[in-house]
Amino acid sequence: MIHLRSITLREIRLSLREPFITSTGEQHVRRIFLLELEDADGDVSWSECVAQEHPTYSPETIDTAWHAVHTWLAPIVLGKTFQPMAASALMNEQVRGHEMAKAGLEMGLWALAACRSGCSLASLLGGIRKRVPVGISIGIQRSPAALLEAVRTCRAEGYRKIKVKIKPGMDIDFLRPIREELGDAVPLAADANSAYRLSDLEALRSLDELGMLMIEQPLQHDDLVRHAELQRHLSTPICLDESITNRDRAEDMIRLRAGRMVNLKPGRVGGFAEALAIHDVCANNNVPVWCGGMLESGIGRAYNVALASLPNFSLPGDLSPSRRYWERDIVVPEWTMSTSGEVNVPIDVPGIGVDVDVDVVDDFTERIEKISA
Ligand code: OSB
Ligand code: MG
Repeated sequence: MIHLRSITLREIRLSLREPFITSTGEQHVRRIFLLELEDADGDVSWSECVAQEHPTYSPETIDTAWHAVHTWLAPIVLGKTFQPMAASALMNEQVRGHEMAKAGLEMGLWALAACRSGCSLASLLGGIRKRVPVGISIGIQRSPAALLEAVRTCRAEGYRKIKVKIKPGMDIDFLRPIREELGDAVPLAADANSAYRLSDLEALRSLDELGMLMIEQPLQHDDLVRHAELQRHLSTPICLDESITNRDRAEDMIRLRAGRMVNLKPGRVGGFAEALAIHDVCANNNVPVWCGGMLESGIGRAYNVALASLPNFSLPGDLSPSRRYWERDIVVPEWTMSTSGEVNVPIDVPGIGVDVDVDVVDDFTERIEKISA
């Protein structure tokens, strides 16, 4: 049982080592919302809300999430005693949507429970793997040649899956040279972040010749019906990311045949209780899931790595090591990747498995607010 005594909200800013470009825009600096939860015995956990600065990926932003936690969610969880598994239902009774805000809180509660029982977050969630395979998500590059060069570097580093961001006009011509050079040696995927419409059917169909592992979220974030129609015309499996915000949407995807895989991000679906439910729905329907990323700091990464150690995470996750994103991460040790493209799951370390470097966090802090029961 957890009895929450205080929640500290913080915003930090971390500069990306390289700008990250997608169909929805460019990112140079990541504004990151961190939460520090403290229970009645003084135990503490750090967690991360994945909301971004602008509402391009989802309707939520770091500012709406801050408002939601501060105004509605913190009063629901503070001063009450409950199991982490019950937290989502408690918040969902009173607050619609705001999944990212809820997830930031809920996942921290799981970490607190893991700390208190002396077990790792991964084992508390039911994880079984000591290592998980890693893929990379490469942002849009200025030319096919530049992309090919980036892919070569990632291959040399050991990545097990290469996902490339695409948008109309920057798709087949960018992807074909990769396939020609690599043959079928590496699983290849493309992520459109909702940049296409059904009227782009011909462009999307032309991608079938590449034999990609998947195409991620080609159509609108809230549109399952048109994804189902598109999937009927494509041989490449559609993987949904933005569209899957809870377990019902995962069931709908399966029923409508709107996609054949799920990019599962606990931070997008309201936290671990919902992520576990989606994991199980997919497992029962032979739908593979894999763990996506949101350019998290090393804190958010810990939660993703823990989840990715579950059995139905059967494809490499977007779980790049700290060095890919940051000059200096805020956790010790930083996240690393082996030359064989795997990240170690700290399954024998209590809690999230890394320590937060609070001095560094303090240096990067832009605003902070503590709410007590
Ligand atoms: O669509 O998967 C996505 C990053 C931010 C928001 C959305 C997405 C991404 C990525 C990067 O693809 C994954 C990562 O390396 O964290
Ligand atoms: Mg995506």
